[in-house]
Amino acid sequence: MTTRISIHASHIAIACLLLASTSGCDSQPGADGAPAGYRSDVSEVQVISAVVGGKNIFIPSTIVVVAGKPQTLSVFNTADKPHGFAIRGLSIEAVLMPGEETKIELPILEGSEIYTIGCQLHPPHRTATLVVVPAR
Ligand SMILES: [Cu+2]
Repeated sequence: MTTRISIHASHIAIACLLLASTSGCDSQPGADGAPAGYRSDVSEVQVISAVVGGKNIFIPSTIVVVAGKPQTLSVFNTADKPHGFAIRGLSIEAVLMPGEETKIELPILEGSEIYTIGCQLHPPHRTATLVVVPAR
């Protein structure tokens, strides 16, 4: 079973969209003239919640997404009990049911931000990190 959760865009994302309609949200070229930022063909990142060595972890523990475009986290809970998936900095909080895939639609993000991902149901759960890199 798949659970889909929509997250409303932040004020920052709306500002970025407005900019995108006029001048684009592209980064400035780097000092060497090469384009700064990253081009990405990723629209969905697959993540699992798993027990390794007796610890609840997220794999991958560092998730990298690019700014300025819609992206989804598809999180599968391999454990035999529910776990949380919370990104407080983005006001995202989902419950991952055992044996189920949960789709989390990220808001359009600004680049150069790093967010902590945790399990709101179990504070000892190992955390993960969401890294947002600037788009080219
Ligand atoms: Cu947990």
